Amino acid sequence: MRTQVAIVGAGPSGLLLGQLLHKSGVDAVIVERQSADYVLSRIRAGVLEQVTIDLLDEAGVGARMHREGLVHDGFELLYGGQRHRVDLRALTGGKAVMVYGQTELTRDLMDARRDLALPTVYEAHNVSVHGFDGTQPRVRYDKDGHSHEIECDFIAGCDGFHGVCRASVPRGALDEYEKVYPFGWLGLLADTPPVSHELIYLNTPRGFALCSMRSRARSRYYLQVPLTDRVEEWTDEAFWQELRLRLDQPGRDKLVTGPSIEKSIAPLRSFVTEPMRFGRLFLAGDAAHIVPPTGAKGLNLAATDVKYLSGALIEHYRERSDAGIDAYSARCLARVWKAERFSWWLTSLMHRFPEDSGIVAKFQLAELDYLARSPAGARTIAENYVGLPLDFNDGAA
Ligand code: RFL
Ligand code: PHB
Repeated sequence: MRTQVAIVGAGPSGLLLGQLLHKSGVDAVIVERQSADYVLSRIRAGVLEQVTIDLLDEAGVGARMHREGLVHDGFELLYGGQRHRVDLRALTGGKAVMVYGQTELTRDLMDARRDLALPTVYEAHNVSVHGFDGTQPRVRYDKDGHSHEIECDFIAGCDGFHGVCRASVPRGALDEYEKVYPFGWLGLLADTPPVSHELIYLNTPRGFALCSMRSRARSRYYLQVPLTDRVEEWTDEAFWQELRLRLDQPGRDKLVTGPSIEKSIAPLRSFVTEPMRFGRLFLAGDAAHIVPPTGAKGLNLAATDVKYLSGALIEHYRERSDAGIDAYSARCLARVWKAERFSWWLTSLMHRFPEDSGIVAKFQLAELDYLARSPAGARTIAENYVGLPLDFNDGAA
């Protein structure tokens, strides 16, 4: 088989890239290790920035998101037993975010791909990438007992943190920066009305918690837990009880509990690969960088990588210019590091770290109170949360 761009991974990065390339007449084949149902069963992100919303519209898959997604003009910070609202719209000159689950977004992209009969190979085994340091890249995989090879011009590594693409770059060619946090997030999804119409981020003596949602009838909650905790040990009742202990009284009064639909523990990590390109292999999304979920940036960063990568590849085919390809990594990384910094900072501000003594919790409370009360502080949080403008890094500093 031959194509122009072979995409490894059918998560949001790979599917969105495929869609944008197709819109501009560039051929792509997606090769995914899992089944489509498995990809859809992974409960992950929930908050989309305007840049991501615009890109989904550009890809022609935004209709259901606009119908069913919830526009959020603000969120609440709960610390020292008090709530403070961050008014995103007022603080950013009219910007907001959209609550729309990654599962739904992925489903929309998969449906569009299926309707257009674009090629996706699910349940591809032993995927490997070759020849990307030269001019004839290839992707090989096994399926139904047979070996297959795709010849292509470029490979897009959209295969997440544990994928094969980054791991196939020769050792020493990429610099990797990593920080692993000493706790995880235990997430629970339930068909119960959310405790509030906006998200609440909680800094409490018992640790961080987050009250989020997928719709007006479906809640998503997270609790900071030690890395040693196992999800099987957490009954639904224990989860609700711990959430109650972290909430304030109005929250406890409004909390509606019910059976979980999904429960899982995610470790927290900051990670960046530099550069995000090696020869004719491009890394995009979680394959190139990971943020702790506190700032809701992971999927949004993946979307901007894909925006830059699709633009660069389309420019290559349409205008025979490699300017975009050559600029890809630096353009992405300028944005990535800002989001990495924000996510690390918000994580540090909101969680209890096992090694910290009581004074650090006091520093956190003082900083949160400063941020909430100072217009400059509140703007700093708001402009990062809604996402920095795409041209933020253009021009002189
Ligand atoms: P994905 O989603 O990991 O998809 C990669 C795909 O590649 C496949 N794959 C392979 N395919 C072929 N061959 C191989 N060898 C392969 N190895 C892997 C995998 O099966 C998979 O289908 O990466 P992608 O597309 O870059 O998307 C990134 C996002 O999924 C991720 O950044 C977000 O989920 C992060 N995230 C959030 N981001 C936000 O922007 N807003 C949020 O509110 C938000 N909340 C979250 C999050 C992530 C979380 N977890 C569980 C880590 C909340 C949580 C709890
Ligand atoms: C979610 O709803 O899954 C979610 C929302 C906001 C975050 C992280 C996760 O910061």
